Amino acid sequence: MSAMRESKFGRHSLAAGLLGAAWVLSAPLAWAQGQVNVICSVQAEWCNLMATTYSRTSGTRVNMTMKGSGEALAQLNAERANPKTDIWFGGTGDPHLQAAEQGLTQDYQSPSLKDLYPWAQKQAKDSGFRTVGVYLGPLGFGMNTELLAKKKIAAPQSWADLLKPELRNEVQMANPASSGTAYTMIATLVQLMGEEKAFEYLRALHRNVSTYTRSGTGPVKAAARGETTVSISFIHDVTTEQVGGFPVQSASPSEGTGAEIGSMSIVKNSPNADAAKRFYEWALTPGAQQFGLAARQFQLPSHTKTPLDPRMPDFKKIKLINYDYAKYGASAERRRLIARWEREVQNAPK
Ligand code: S7P
Repeated sequence: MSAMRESKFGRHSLAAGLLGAAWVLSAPLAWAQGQVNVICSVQAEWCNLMATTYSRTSGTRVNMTMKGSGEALAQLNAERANPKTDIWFGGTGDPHLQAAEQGLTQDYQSPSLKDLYPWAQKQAKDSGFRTVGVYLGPLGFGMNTELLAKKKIAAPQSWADLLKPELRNEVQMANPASSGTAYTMIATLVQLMGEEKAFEYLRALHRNVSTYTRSGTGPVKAAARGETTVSISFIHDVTTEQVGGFPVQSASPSEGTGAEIGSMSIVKNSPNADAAKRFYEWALTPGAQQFGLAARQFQLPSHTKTPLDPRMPDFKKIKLINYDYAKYGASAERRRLIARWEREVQNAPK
């Protein structure tokens, strides 16, 4: 009883194995009626697995739409006067914080909050409990190993390496206006280098960027398929392509990098408020959080009892900056940085 609409992520059928895993991992919940409208901002396989399993185990119809983080926020804004969405699941945390600040989402404190990692609890506190962390994922690079070898290019290991002349038109990243991944990158560079140096860097990088994609996972999918040599991506998204059999490897920038707190929010004045809370509670359980891994997604889940997998990023080996989520999730800051990028970088001559 789940309904899924086609989106920029494309139409995906569920692998039989994933469905089987979903069935085993989920404990049946009390039968509940009604429906819940979900915007899902993780990859399609994970969204589909959650929708199918939740509708089967709860009896609640799940109407799911898939959208990247920036587009999801735009939709909630467009629906402000008459919300149609109940839950926004996944996507980078900054736009969830922005939605909270703009009064688009409902404050709610789950009884499970105390069982989440501190970073997930902090995300909830920073938003006045209008969002919560559901996963953590570090930013880095993806690269096609066959293209690197063929073009005799050394694998980039640092932000500085991405500026090398041999990478001219060999790099893809997403557009920060539509993509939470790309906004995370810009906010990371500003925190790492200071704003002026970060924009100098982005203008220099522009020469090496062939395309700014709409979706954050576009660049790594292009790298996996040999359409670009390097992508700026979340490291877990590179692992997904690797596990899918593509010749890609990831690197974590040696100067330091940021991480997303993938989040979940209940929409304010949502049409199915009780069903929204039930879905939210379920999505925070270790059983439900395992569907990420079952769908070959490797973010670190937020519930401390969700089993981990060795293919998830090892944060001890990554030089993480102390990302200021409250500051860079604020509406004015996010809008200002994106507008500056559009003005100074996007259409600059090469
Ligand atoms: O599920 C993979 C993932 O990278 O997608 C989410 C997010 O929507 C990124 O897409 P956009 O950059 O297009 O917004 C991430 O939260 C998640 O890790």
